[in-house]
Amino acid sequence: MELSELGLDPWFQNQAAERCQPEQRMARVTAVDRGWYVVRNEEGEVSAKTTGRFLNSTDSTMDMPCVGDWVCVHYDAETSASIHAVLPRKSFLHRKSSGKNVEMQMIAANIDIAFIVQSCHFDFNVARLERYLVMASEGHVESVLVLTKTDLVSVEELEQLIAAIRGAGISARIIALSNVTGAGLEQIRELMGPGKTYCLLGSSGVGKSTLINRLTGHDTLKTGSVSDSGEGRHTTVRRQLIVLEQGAMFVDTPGMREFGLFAASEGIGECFDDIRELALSCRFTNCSHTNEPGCAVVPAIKGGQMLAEHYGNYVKLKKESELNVTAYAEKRKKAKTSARVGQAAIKQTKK
Ligand SMILES: Nc1nc2c(ncn2[C@@H]2O[C@H](COP(=O)(O)OP(=O)(O)OP(=O)(O)O)[C@@H](O)[C@H]2O)c(=O)[nH]1
Ligand SMILES: [Mg+2]
Ligand SMILES: [Zn+2]
Repeated sequence: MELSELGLDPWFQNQAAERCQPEQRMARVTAVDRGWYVVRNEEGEVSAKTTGRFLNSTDSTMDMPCVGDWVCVHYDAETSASIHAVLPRKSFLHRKSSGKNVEMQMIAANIDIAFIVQSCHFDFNVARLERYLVMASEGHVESVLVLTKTDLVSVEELEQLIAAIRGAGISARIIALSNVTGAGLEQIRELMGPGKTYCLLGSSGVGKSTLINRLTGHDTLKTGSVSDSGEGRHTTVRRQLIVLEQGAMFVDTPGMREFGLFAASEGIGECFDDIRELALSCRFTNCSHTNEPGCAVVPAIKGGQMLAEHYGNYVKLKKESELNVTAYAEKRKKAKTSARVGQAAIKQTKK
C-alpha cells in the first residue's frame, strides 16, 4: 500500500519535509485508545506512543495526535513506534466534552466528508443536526446527512423528517438509508473516492458501525442492539480508521449524545447564513434582534418566513460557543499561574 492511498498528498509532504527528522517516517494515526495509538504506513499498522519530549511541547489536548492525523514516527522495532510530531491539519472535528468541565477533545482530523447520522426511529432532532453541522463547518469539513433505519418508518414519515430539515434552512445533502434493505447504500458509495477520508458522527445506536460493515461486506466492527426507546448501548468505544478495499477510509466513532461547541463563530455564520443575510438589513450593525427598531430578523420570525426554533438555536449555539471560549481561556490562565507558583516554590526549596 502506498501512502497516497492513505490520503497523503503534496501538501502533507511539504509539512513533513519541514517537521519530520531524517530518521523519522510519516504515518497516519488509525486508532486512539487512552494514551496508546495505532499508526499505519506503507508496511502496515503498529502500536505507538508519544515521546516525553512531544508531550512537554504540547500544552493543549487538541495538539495531541488523533485519528486521521499525519505524524512523524520513529520505528523502534517492527512492532512499535514513537510519535515525535503531529503535522498541521487540513480539517478537523473537535468538541467540548459534555458536562461542566471545559475539556476540549479532537474527534478526528483530515476528514473530507462528515456523515452526520441520525435514525428516523426515535433519534431524529433538527437542533442536534444543526449543532453537528456547525462543528463540521468550523473544522472545514463538508457534511452529508444520513437518515438511517428508513425500514422502520413509512414513506410519509420519512418525507416529514426531510421537510423538517429543509424547513430549518439546512441545504446539506440528505441520504435516506436502511442498513437492513440496503436502500441508499449506493448513494453513499457514489460519494466515496480512493484516498478520501469519511467520518461517521451521531448518537449511539443509529447504525454507524453497521453502515461500515455493510460497505466492507464483512462484520468488521462490533455492533449492538438498542433498547426499546431506540437508545444505543455505546457498543463502539474507540475511534478507529478503517481502510476499505475500494480505497476509501472511514472513521467510526463512539456515539455521542451531548457535546458542546467551542470557538465556532465561523461555523455558526456559515450554517445560519439565512440569519446572517437577513441581519444585513437591520438598521443597526450591532442589532441583537430582540427589540431594536428597524430589525429585519424579528419581523421575519413573526411573519413566519423563519422558524422561531431555528433562530432560537442560533442564539443558543452562539452564546454557548462564546461562553466556552471564555471558560477555556480562564482555565488555561489558572493552570499557567499554578504552574508558575509551583515552579517558584521548587526554586525556593532549592535555595
Ligand atoms: N432496522 C434497522 N436497524 C438498524 C439499521 N442500522 C443499524 N441497525 C441496528 O441498530 C443497532 C445499532 O447499530 P450500531 O451499528 O451498533 O450503532 P452505532 O451507531 O455504531 O452505535 P454506537 O457504536 O453505540 O455508537 C444494531 O442492532 C443494528 O443492527 C437500519 O438501517 N435499520
Ligand atoms: Mg458503533
Ligand atoms: Zn436585527
